[in-house]
Amino acid sequence: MILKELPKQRPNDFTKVLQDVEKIISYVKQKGDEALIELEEKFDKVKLTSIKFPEVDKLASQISQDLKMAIDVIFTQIYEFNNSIKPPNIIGGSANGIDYGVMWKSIERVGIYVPGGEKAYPSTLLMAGVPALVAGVKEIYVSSPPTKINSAIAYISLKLGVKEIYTIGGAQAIAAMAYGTQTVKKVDKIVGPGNIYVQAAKYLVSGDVGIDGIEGPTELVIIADETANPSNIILDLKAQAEHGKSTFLVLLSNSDKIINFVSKELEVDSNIYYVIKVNSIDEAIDIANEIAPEHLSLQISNAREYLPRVKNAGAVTLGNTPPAIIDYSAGPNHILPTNGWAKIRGGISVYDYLKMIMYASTSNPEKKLVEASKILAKYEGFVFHADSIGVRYE
Ligand code: HSO
Ligand code: ZN
Repeated sequence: MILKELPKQRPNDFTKVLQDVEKIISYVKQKGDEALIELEEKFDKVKLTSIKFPEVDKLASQISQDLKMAIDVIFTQIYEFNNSIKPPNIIGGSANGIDYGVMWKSIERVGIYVPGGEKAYPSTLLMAGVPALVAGVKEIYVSSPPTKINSAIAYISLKLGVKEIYTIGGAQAIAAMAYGTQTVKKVDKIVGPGNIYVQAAKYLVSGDVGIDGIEGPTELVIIADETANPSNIILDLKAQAEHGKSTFLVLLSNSDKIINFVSKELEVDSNIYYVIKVNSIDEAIDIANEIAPEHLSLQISNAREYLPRVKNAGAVTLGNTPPAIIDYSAGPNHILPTNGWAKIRGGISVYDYLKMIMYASTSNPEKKLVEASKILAKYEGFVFHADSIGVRYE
């Protein structure tokens, strides 16, 4: 179905389920494993005999040669991308007699949520796990709906050195990793996309545990000029529509030819596509910056020139590059901010698993810094702050 105006609220807005999810979280907090077993039966229709997936090696060994090879190739590409952007362990400089800098240290214990829904997502485990490995995270735990744990997920978990795989999905998985249960380890940070329930859960636990951000159902904005290939545009839109009905798919074009061709083809499709005529590519970029989509695709002749004008987007593909190659093998991540969160953060990378510890050292700071510190400390009413500085350097 084609709509010609953008909606007020996106289909993937998680705020409408906050109350329901709150109840799930308190139940898991209160009842631990017992709640997990009950909720898995209710939501995933599975009677769990174990919360820890028992035979990871055995399942991993069932993987086909083809799939194993594909995973190895993609694993290396994501590894190299993250390694190339990894900051030095320690970096800094000096000014006015002060040596300063930062150390980058990895987060110790991370929980990766691998979503379920209609599909299984081993690719998402690669996207979340490989940057963690590059960062040097010591303990990685994985949670996924029991019906979605397949040989690819098992094989990737072994490659990542995952400590445990939990057979838990949905909001209850997030609650379990945030607070711990008898079986599930409490982690320092939870990473991974999911449906609106998972996103709402991450949002609600974020006061108690680190989260990566809000990554819900897929969004794609394509900006196309008359040089774009309309059949490829249709494929790109339909590709992201494969993620289900809550996807948010938009085409902005200044070309009637493109608009008409795409509208005609997708009119009969059961998904909703927003197809919007713009006056110029500049106008399209402004709209895209306002949307802050998860994926932005610049199918225009001079995409490189326009790239610096992009202010808000999870990830950008240029020219004829298919957005789906970011979903799989380009190296940049497919776990990307949705629902406007691209205004404040980007996709998952090695940086999500590192934290910066700042340091300063001085035996002889410039007098002006000593004076400035004392003046401001006294202004704030902190006499000992001022004295502790003055006594050393005067
Ligand atoms: N398009 C999704 C990621 C994905 N696609 C996984 C296929 N598998 C969100 O960027
Ligand atoms: Zn996708």
